[in-house]
Amino acid sequence: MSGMMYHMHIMNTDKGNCHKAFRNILVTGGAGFIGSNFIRHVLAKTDFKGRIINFDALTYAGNPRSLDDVAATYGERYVFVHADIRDAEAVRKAFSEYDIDCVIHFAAESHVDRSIVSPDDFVQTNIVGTFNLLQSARQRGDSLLRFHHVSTDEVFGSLGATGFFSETTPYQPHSPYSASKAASDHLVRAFHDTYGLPITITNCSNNYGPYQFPEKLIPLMILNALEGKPLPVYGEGLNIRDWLHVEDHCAAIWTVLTCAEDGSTYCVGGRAEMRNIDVVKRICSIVDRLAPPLESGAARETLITHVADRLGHDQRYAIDCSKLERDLGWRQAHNADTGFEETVRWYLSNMEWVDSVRSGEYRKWIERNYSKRG
Ligand code: NAD
Ligand code: TDX
Repeated sequence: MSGMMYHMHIMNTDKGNCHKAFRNILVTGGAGFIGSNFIRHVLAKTDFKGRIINFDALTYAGNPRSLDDVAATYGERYVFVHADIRDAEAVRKAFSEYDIDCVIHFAAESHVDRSIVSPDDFVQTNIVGTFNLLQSARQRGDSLLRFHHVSTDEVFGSLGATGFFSETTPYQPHSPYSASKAASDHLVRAFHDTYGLPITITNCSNNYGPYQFPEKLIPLMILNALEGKPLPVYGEGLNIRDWLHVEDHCAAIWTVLTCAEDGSTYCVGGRAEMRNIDVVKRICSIVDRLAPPLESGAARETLITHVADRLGHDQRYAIDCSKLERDLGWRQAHNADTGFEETVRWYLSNMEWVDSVRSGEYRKWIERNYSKRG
């Protein structure tokens, strides 16, 4: 079907919600950064009427408190299952117990630096865990309407000064993280090509926004700048990333999930390429404007400290998202000018969440609430 015809087809269906109507969506990794934003987005901003089952192992990166508001607002339409995708039996049990007809797979070890130090978990969760989900999804037969896999632009490797990644770019991952994500993408596609599993995949650029774990560049810089700590920029800070607000990523996933054809892949990006050093300087000036000054009176930029470069550091990522815009009508609603400032404001007003994540306080809460489950 041509892009234009398909666009007209989807726009003529129920409130733009296209042709897929799900009852029980299994979201893996829903207690993480993008997963928690996604669950809130679907329940609050789409016409989805069914139930979301959040299947999460609560690793260091998962915090169920990020969904306190959702649990309080949506009652039985939101279920939390404390379990691990590496555990094939736990995965099987969840599929049958909750009559799953759709999967959105976020769960992953997601931090490149950790994958360099300790790659094992990346292979187990990102590859074996994805395989376990695919096996259970396949056993659902025709009851399974869609398996959506959330992937990254890092699978394509690194760009030079020009060019863009698109759906046809060959895979060339460099880090253990991106190699494990590439392997999972291949498995997902293979289950479509071999068994006819109704899959879709999105490969997205760097996200920013609320609830991101403060090991990633933007929240780390916001919090260190606020507290007057050094701002560690790898190498000269000349590596380029393409930044997208997490809500725009969530909207893109929902659009692909509900509207795209089985077996299709979409690149998602912000058309917002920035050098790391410029990102950090922008964050510094926003924090200077919104937070009390440092005791020394110095501008926060003076905290920038150039440190040893990341091993195998990819130089540039940039996404051509025109297929998603053209075929499915997706548009990003945020831009970095307002999005970065909103994000700084969110962290400044949610220091309780930050403190709980950093102190491990929420782990005690997990032990109290989930020790007998999963
Ligand atoms: P995150 O690290 O914030 O969250 C990951 C979540 O998965 C956590 O809640 C964690 O507890 C859970 N998890 C980890 N291992 C698990 C396991 N074995 N079983 C069950 N749950 C497990 O990650 P994120 O930044 O929200 O990324 C989500 C997905 O999006 C990942 O697949 C990542 O590769 C992809 N992605 C991220 C970005 C980005 O900029 N953050 C960009 C593109 C794609
Ligand atoms: O302290 C830092 N200093 C620094 O210079 C950190 C944490 C990062 N960096 C650099 C490395 C990268 O060039 O900033 C850039 C962004 O780093 P991260 O936030 O670690 O993100 P990145 O490695 O680009 O990967 C992210 O985007 C793609 C996510 O973590 C992945 O999960 C996603 O797939």
